[in-house]
Amino acid sequence: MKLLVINPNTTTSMTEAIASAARAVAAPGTEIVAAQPSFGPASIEGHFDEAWAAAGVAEQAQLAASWNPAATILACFGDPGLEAAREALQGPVLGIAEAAFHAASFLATGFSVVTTMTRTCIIAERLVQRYGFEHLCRGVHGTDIPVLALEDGTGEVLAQLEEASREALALDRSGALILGCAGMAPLCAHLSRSLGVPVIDGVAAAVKMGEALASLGLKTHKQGDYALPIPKRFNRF
Ligand code: 5HY
Repeated sequence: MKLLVINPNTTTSMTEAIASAARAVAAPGTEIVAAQPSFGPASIEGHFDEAWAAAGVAEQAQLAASWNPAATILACFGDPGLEAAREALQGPVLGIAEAAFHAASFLATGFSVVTTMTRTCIIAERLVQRYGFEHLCRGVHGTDIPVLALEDGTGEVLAQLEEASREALALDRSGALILGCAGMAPLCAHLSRSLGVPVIDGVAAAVKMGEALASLGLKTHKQGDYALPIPKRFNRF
């Protein structure tokens, strides 16, 4: 099967890192096709960036409709453009936040989220509510690590993230940790070893859930509000 992984920001190196994380867990026979919008912010760190990212996801979903991926993963923790992509595509579309919340719900009676800029915490908190996980999410914690700083590969960022994760787990008394940024995917293995609790990277979780749904032959319901978009004139900028 072919899965589409969309990085909604426009940093190619992060798209490649996300694709590598997806390929590392993909089953034999699963091909990962990575994409990013042709326009939009280099990183997504607030409501304004999310708005552009959602449009970029819609662009990439529309392009992918020509080959209809078996499943599509939106690799940004705000799940931007999720329902637009579900309208445009036949196969399941999974946001990494929603996938991570579900994965954590199987593993512990409470989870914490550690993310990048503190100003984006409200976006994850709203997703917790929208997806119905208030009873399990014990806290969303910002680190004020810029998204693109995650690519530095320096030990300093990893050490800062590890410390913030320990504090969050202790403060919340959580039994699982969710990485609140797709750019953290390459750090998951190290954090899993050092923190002693299940650490969930939404990219990996969404890839495996997408494979599972596709292997069951399950697709998005294409009647009603997830039916294909109504054709109309579309002005481009
Ligand atoms: C992400 N931003 O996963 C989000 C993380 C965030 O560019 N990729 C981004 O802080 O919302």
